[in-house]
Amino acid sequence: MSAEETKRKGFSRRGVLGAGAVGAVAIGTGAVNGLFEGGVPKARAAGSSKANLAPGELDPYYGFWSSGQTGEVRILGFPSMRELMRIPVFNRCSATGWGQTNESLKILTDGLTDDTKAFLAARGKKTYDNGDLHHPHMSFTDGTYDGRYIFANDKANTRVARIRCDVMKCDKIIEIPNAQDIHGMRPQKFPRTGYVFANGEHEAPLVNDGQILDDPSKYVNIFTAIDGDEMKVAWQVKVSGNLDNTDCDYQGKYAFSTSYNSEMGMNLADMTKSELDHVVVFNLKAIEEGVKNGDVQMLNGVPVIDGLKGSNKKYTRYIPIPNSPHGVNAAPDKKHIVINGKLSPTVSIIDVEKVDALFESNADPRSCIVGEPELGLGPLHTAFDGKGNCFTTLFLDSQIVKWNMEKAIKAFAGESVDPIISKVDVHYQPGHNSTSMGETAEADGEWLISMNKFSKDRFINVGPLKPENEQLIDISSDEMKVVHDGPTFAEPHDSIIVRSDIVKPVNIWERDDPVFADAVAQAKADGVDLEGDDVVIRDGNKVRVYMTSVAPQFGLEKFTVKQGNEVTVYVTNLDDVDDVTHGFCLSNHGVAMEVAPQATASVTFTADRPGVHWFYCQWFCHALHMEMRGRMFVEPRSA
Ligand code: CUK
Ligand code: CUA
Repeated sequence: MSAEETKRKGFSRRGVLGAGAVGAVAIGTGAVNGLFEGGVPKARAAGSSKANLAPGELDPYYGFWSSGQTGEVRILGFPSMRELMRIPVFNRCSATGWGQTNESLKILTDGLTDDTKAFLAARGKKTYDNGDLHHPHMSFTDGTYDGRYIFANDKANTRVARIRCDVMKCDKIIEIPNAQDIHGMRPQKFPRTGYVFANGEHEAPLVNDGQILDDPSKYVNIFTAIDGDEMKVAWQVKVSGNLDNTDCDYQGKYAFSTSYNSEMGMNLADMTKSELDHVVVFNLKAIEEGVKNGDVQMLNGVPVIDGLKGSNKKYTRYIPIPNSPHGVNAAPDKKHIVINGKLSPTVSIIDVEKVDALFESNADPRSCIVGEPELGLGPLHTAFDGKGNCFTTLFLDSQIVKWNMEKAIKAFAGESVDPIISKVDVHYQPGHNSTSMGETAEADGEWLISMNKFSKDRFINVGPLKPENEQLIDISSDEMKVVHDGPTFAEPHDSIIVRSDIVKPVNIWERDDPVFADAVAQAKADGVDLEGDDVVIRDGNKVRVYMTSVAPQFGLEKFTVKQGNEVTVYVTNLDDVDDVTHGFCLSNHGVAMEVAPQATASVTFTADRPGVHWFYCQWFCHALHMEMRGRMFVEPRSA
């Protein structure tokens, strides 16, 4: 190994501040403070136009949006509905290099099972490049969001991801063994997250190796508890019927999962045959005991508890629910769980205080149901205002119905009260809805978003593929008011709306961030100072190119490699000014990545094309951004 083309730059990290700051405006995170007055967003208190923020005005909430089959998480300012950022997770991102940089590939591959790694390697791939991300949910402490992480599922390839809220980047992805296609996913609310609960949606043989094929009687489904701190599977439970959505209580005792196919049907007619399906209740303490006492089967390194229907009733109970229930939502009163009937016009209300009896005295599983109001056609998901009211999406009726929990319970007990307060038309066919802070004990009853599956005629026509339509609804009075139509691309399912004071992202990276620890270690081994050296290290067929970037210059104006070399380019962005992100794009090589302030990013490729190839900064960073470029010379193999 030898160091060549070394060129010490005279820049110190602080010294570049002035040079690099053209066009950079420092917006301190402190600016979001003081947006609330007595718990009410200031814009409202001042009587201004609520959803339509003036230019420069900041949103009082973050919206974290799923993107469905796009595979990313999006950050919206809320209620302005301005899309602020996209966080690549299960997808391949052209802008940031997610799925190509060494740092992202480590995250995308480390948590895959050996079986999947081998399957992908045989196809010349390191990871999947698609995902189906339905459910982004923030970590909790004491029943409310704590601003640490966002967790999200991948239905397409059976994975769960974690996003760090300090840098708003994904830092862990794990594949869930034994399960098929993770759908419903929620973090534990109390005492903290803790567990992340994840439903395998599709039934399959538990050892799915081809020995059992078209014999559904041998299929099971898998409920998984992930340790959200370690991002490792803690335990799994085998269940009967499939699993759709999940949520948990505010006591830390139970999790609940809906099943739309208790019939274990394999086609539409069979899946919808029965009038009653069920919710599975998981007794967390009993399961932990069972795992501790070894009452498990070890499969792919994971303890699996038998919670099948009719087996030992210590671990699970099955509550009959009409008909193909879908969403599960814990109310901020910390007492009630709402199960949404989908094919039944009803929602079923579970009183968590009555669930103990199901396990302790073998009570009738339906004895914990304390309300079952008929709301309209196609109830899918319910959100809450923290004032005792609930908002349920009616997919078939294209409406949101506002109803009162206490009245629904009284009606179920025989009193003649109507729990329905009002309905509002939405456009069209809503799936999820979310209220501001609505899935926490701090639900504030300000806003509701209705995530509609069809937009049809609500926007100018963009061809046969239409956007979804997310409608903003003012719920601060009994009459719900639709105040904004928000188009989104394929295909957000779920969202959370988080008070902005809870989320505290940083502006620049810390140099000792674990994301680029591998790059730091490699540089150290090569005797290279990432923050000062611009150098090419030759190591047999491997070439490592280290360069710094300071607007508007890369540390190297050129470097030379041989055809066939495996080249790794490390770029360290020495700018430490807010918003001065650089990019590294190597033209005609399919190579491009983001390098944010104070970050190191790296990418590995084979230099197969002899000739002169320009690399350029692909993030507009400076008045001389176009000039921020350099050349890679590739010497032909014969030379
Ligand atoms: S599911 Cu999409 S509308 Cu995946 Cu949460 Cu209900
Ligand atoms: Cu650096 Cu553009």
